[in-house]
Amino acid sequence: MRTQLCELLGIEKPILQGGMAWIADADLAAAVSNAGGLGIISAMNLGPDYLREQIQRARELTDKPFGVNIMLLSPHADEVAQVVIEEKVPVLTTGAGLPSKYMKDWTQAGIKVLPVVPSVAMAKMCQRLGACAVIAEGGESGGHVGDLTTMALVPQVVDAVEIPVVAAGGIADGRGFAAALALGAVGVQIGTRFLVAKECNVHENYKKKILKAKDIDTLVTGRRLGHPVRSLKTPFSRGYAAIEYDPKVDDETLEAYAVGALRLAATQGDERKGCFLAGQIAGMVKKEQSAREIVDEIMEQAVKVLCSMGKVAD
Ligand code: TUI
Repeated sequence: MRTQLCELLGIEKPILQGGMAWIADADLAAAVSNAGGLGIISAMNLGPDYLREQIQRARELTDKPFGVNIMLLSPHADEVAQVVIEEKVPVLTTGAGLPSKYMKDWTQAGIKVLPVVPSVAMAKMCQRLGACAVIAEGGESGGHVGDLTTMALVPQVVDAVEIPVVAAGGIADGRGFAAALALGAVGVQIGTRFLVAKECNVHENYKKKILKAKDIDTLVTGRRLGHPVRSLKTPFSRGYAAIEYDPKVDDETLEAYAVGALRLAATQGDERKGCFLAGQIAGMVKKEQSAREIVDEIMEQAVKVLCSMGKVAD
């Protein structure tokens, strides 16, 4: 099943892999791209050398297009914004902010930019800035979240912009894919399910936690400091939630509590101090599979669901 997104990005299947911070490296990105989707390397919170190395590695592992995600809160955002131009990365996604100051340079370099947006206003802004599409991500997603749900956000963004819209947040199978198309999206971005892909190098404890998670096992923390993130309920996130609105705890203490927690979860699998970002759909992710199996299964199920919906409509 091909959509406008396939033509736009030169891919076979309209599935993007989320650029998960501290998790999405060249191995995962290349595996998703080889499966026909668009793999995405996270620039992490690291500097230009790491990203260059990962881009080169991805090029060794695949001859298909892949993308890079820049987390705009990264202290190295300015530097990695240049690296993607120098390395002629074809596709870029951004998260946790507006990419305004980089857009002119990126589009002039011929890079296709797909910012993640949590609202209609930001989608319109990104269209004006030259984005080729937007990723409308609902608050069901893991990591940095906006206020709206995918169900409410996607059709409103679709109505508000002329550029294609990719749906994200709470999607992990063919039913979610079909629902995204029904809402007017041209494809999906999936994070949590790819986190347990065989080619994903995240710590084994992280994968185990996702595979064990139930529907109600995530929570959002960090609203007080303006950066809400969804993660699994663990000693870290429960501890954060317990002090978040305590007036005796100042902002600096709260911030210090979270420093390094994402990295500890992804690289050490630290069950006590780690912050295990995950979407609400984690409860549906029950087995480790190769990226190809994941992509194929989603597409097969989506076709079945869409065909059976056609019968209902007849
Ligand atoms: O970015 C994500 N997910 C992420 S980023 C991340 S790392 C992190 N580290 C420290 C604090 C916070 C996060 C882990 N997961 N998803 C894309 C996304 N972007 N979701 C929501 C947004 C977003 C939010 C606000 C995009 C633009 C935006 O603009 C508001 C503004 O004021 O900039």
